[in-house]
Amino acid sequence: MAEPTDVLFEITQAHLNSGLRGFPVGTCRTSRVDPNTGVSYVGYPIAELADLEEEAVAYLMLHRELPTDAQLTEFVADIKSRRGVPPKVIELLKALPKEGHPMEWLISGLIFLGMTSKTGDYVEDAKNVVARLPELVAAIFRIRSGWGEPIAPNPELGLIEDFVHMLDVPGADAEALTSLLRVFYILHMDHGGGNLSTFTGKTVASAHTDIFASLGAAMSGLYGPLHGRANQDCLNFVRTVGSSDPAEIEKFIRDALANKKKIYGYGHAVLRAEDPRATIQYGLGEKICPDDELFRTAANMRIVAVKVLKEFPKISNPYPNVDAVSGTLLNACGLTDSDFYTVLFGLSRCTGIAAQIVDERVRFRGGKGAPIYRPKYVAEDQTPRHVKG
Ligand code: AMX
Repeated sequence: MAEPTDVLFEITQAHLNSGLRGFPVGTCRTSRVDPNTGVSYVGYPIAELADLEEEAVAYLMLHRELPTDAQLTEFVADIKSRRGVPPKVIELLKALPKEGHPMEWLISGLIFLGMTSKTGDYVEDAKNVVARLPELVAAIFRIRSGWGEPIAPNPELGLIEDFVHMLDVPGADAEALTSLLRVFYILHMDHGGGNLSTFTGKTVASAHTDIFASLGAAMSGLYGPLHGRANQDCLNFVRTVGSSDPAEIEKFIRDALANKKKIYGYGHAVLRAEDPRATIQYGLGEKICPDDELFRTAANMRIVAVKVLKEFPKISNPYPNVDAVSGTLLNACGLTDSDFYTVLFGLSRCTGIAAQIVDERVRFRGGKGAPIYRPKYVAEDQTPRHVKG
């Protein structure tokens, strides 16, 4: 057990302006990211959770233990009873500019949900987030894509089955899409405490801001191309290669690096091995779309890109991250507009961030909650001066 006076980290001048990289700032009880084995939720390796009921994993986030059968039945019923996005929110979504990115719609939608239905109780609001976000996100897809009116939730269905029902993606195989999105939802739920979106959400909530506005801020972070939006860029990157032939892929990657471009889907701030979430998705792809040309491109890139990136010592991690292949799977299952992929990531990640906000706000420091965030910035080039005299 660490003592309050134990030194965890020596801060030097070189650490300033480095994105708080590696600074210990708090504790996280929902998940942990090991550089070599990847993410585990409350001690369970992600690979052991990927095939569970999605509600069981959401319960794990909120309670830090897997539910018994009876607890799961009760939790599923509770979440179902909380469904229902206020009609006013749907009307507001209809007024949003179509040229706005779907993540801008999600950020707005979270604020609308907060304006219309926040309770101010972090635990209640976290459960409401889990229950209502699938309907909000499905409405965003349908309205912004012009697929028609939003579809009401079906109380008979589980969380993701209902999401797929409310999406009603034109031409998609609902069964394949449901099996993919259930795994996608579980894999993206949480990733330690310090990733940009989670950290931002907790920072904003530390001012006692409600969970919906805090998640809106978190999703603004996820929207960034180096963070969550990388999954849409990854599919576009794979599409641009234009061939699943390994020699063509290698040429494409070498040209991209020579032109100082990123190899999307590769690299990570913490991981130093292939992300197990990518490993799970490559396996899923071999089951649901083995002959899809884009999936074959991504699968061959897994070998070729690692070989090439290893030639660049400055790149800390030459291996695939969570986004390397997810887009090709979504595309193969009928979700072809990559602009929406980060919204699917956000739908899932909001559950983990909400659980972490609950911990920080109502459980830490004997229930008082962590205090308002206030890191120190060292004043630079600011010799005292005066306007007059
Ligand atoms: N392609 C090209 N260059 C890369 C690279 C990649 N995939 N990964 C790292 N590098 C470069 C960095 O740009 C940096 O260059 P610089 O010193 O000239 O600025 C150098 O290698 C060292 O970077 P790093 O310490 O290995 O990584 P990082 O912690 O700074 O950044 C990440 C991590 C993910 C932003 C970076 O690997 C990257 O840009 N990857 C491509 C985008 C991507 O796939 N993002 C998804 C991340 C997962 C997520 O949040 N969804």
